[in-house]
Amino acid sequence: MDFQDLVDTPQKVKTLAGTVVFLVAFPVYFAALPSLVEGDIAGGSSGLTGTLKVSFEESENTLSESVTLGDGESYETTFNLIVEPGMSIGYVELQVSCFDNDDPGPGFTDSVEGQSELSEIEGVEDQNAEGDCSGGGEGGFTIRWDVTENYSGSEYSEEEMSESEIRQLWNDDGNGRGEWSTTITATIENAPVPVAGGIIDNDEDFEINWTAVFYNLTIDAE
Ligand SMILES: [Ca+2]
Ligand SMILES: [Ca+2]
Repeated sequence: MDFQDLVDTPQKVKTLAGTVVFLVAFPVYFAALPSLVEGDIAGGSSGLTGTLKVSFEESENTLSESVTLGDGESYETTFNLIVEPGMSIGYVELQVSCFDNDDPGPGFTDSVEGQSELSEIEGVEDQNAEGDCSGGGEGGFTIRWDVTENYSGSEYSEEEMSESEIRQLWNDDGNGRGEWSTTITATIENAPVPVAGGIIDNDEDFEINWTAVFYNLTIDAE
């Protein structure tokens, strides 16, 4: 059967037209269905197509604390993440910084390791990291969790996806809420023979900084 066979009578033409309309309407219908079910059709938000500008209006929540630990001592730091309605979590970052300048000469650098405890948090995996307390305040470690996969927060233009597809892509799926926890443990190194009159290094100060970046997704026709 070729195209001519499909359209050689008025009835077939109507049938074909109906089929074409349905094929076009079908994906749009199902894309709109979740918002229809939720009664959230205000402004026809599933509708925008064409070239779309995708941007991320960000806000931050931070927590800072400091702790001094001796060799082998641990400290559990917690960060309670509450997210405003309508916002998503882009990523969460934990930075632990330290700078060991307690030894009289080079070497014997202290270090720190961290192990997260996120079993109560949905959608993220535990991580661990470690770092030396060396180098002019650059010491320590940073761990980042992308709660929204591949989150960058950079504005871009989208030509292929509809608004509803973009909203499905940039979404944290409700993950990441709750109390984030990581335990840090210090390793203190000092010279085996104390230098005369010198101070024996027996601890280290750690700065702990949690940052959560939230976003409100904005999609505009260009
Ligand atoms: Ca040291
Ligand atoms: Ca130290």
